Amino acid sequence: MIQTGLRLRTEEVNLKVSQMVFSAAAAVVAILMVLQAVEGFRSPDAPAAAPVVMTPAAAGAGAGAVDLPIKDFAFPAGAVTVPVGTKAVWRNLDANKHTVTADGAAFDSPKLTKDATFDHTFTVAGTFTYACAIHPTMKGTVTVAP
Ligand SMILES: [Cu+2]
Repeated sequence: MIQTGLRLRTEEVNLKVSQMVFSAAAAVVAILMVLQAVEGFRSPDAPAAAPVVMTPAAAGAGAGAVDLPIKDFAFPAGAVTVPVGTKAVWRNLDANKHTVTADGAAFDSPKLTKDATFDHTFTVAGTFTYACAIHPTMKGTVTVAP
């Protein structure tokens, strides 16, 4: 009788311990999922910035060219305005790969590694929107003035 009671207690304790272990494991998984969600949310979320108007001379990228850095999962914010004939040079400053992919078929870069550049010369006026094919929330606009 005593032994049976003891065995029951032991099984009860074992059950409780395994429940606790399971709960702890579930808590760890939940914490990891939250951390991953926060990380995933933070990375592509670019801080809003004022529109940037660039002229080739001011950009310091040589006559007829503008530097467009890709940094912290963001293209230059706002409307980048350049004259027709400007060569835009994107440079990826992030450790992560990005692309410069026009919403039309005007231009499309390969996956740019850190410090890799891609350029496109705008020969017609208009507003050109583009995005990163890997991170679609990364968006940019170049307005080409006649
Ligand atoms: Cu990207």
